[in-house]
Amino acid sequence: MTKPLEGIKIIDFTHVQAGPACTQLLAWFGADVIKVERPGSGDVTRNQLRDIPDADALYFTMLNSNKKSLTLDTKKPEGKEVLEKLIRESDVLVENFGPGALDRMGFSWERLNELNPKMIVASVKGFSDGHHYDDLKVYENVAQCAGGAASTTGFWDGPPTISAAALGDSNTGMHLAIGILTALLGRDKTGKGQKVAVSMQDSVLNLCRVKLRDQQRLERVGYLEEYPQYPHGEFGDVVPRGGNAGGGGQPGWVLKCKGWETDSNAYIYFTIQGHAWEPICHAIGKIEWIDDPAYKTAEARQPHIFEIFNTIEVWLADKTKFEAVDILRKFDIPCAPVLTMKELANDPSLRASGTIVEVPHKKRGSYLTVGSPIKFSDMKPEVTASPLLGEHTDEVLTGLGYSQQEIFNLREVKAV
Ligand code: CAO
Repeated sequence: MTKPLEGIKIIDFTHVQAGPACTQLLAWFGADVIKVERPGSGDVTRNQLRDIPDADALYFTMLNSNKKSLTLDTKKPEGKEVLEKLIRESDVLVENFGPGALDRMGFSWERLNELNPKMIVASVKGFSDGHHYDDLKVYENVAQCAGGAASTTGFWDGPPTISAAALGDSNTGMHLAIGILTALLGRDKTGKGQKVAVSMQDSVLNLCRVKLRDQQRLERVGYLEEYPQYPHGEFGDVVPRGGNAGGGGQPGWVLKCKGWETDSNAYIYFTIQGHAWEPICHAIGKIEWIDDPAYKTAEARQPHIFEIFNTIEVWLADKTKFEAVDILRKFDIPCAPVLTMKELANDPSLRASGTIVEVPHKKRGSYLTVGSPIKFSDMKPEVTASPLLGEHTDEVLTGLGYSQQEIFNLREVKAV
């Protein structure tokens, strides 16, 4: 089957997570992604948190599947020459170096555009160009703090909290992928490449959009009725941390199920969607709440919402999280068990859909990874192993027209 991005050649000058997540996605969909890595060491994640000595770490293998690896020292004149050749015949260059690194290497946007005016140059940085912090290097948690996620995550009596989800890294990579695809469509119309830039701060903030909504509501009315602080607690002048409250106007909370005393994940998320109140009362056996004025409307329930959650927890006490969800789903109540990584790894539905895939690897044996979360009716993205360092150097150089002797010479000067 022809994949939609087949024929699109991408120079993958990315490392760690934000950039590699973007190029991996494009590789799944058929792009020819050539990862350019420093000879001898490569992407730092090859060595980070290794679980098998001498084999690429899972951090690397899970973010670099379906790619080729070309080792190239792009600070050496011989390496620059190879890169220039590659640039002339590529559609996209993606990078997430620290601020100014590409310019210092001699590949500014102007130079790249001169070498190949049709090429799209896509970058991830911590902060956007011209921002007063645009000289900063940034990792995941830094971005979560800078983008508003940390100040609004966690409990009101605890410190700002980082999410385990890669809001700064993979999320930024996904934004960049959308930008690249948009620029490719734009190029079909104009014939010209362009620069696409995404900052980690902006990408986090984009996901924290509802918190900016709440800031404005707070400033206007002085309170936020869906937060646990309402109506008994106090509000200051900034959006507070709301614990596990629902952010979309549906009250919800993480509730204990059978076994919570010994299993730290024996919980479900329970949502009290306004129009589901009657089914909820039926499900938990509190028929008398249906017409009781103290419970009938969302407004009436809010002042004692935690008393309601406590009552639901009493109902949950003899049910596992899976049993509880099996009952509640029959009443159309939005809910889910709190799933562990172990449960997700072994979930038959996720295996069947290709969301969790097992990939054979030359050195590691097979490993689990997250496959494409995007499903298509005409294509099932196949996940293949990440490349070994420099695995495709000869193949790529031969494709660029280098002879065996020339490749040997490049090796002699340690340019590849
Ligand atoms: N050949 C020769 N040199 C190479 C090379 C190659 N193939 N590939 C990279 N380099 C060089 C670069 O030219 C640069 O050198 P100079 O700094 O001397 O100009 C250097 O390697 C890379 O620098 P860096 O700043 O990218 O790397 P770092 O480890 O110091 O910082 C990071 C890492 C992630 C903090 C930084 O890259 C960054 O802020 N990136 C942008 C934001 C981002 O994507 N962060 C998310 C990372 S995922 O958590």
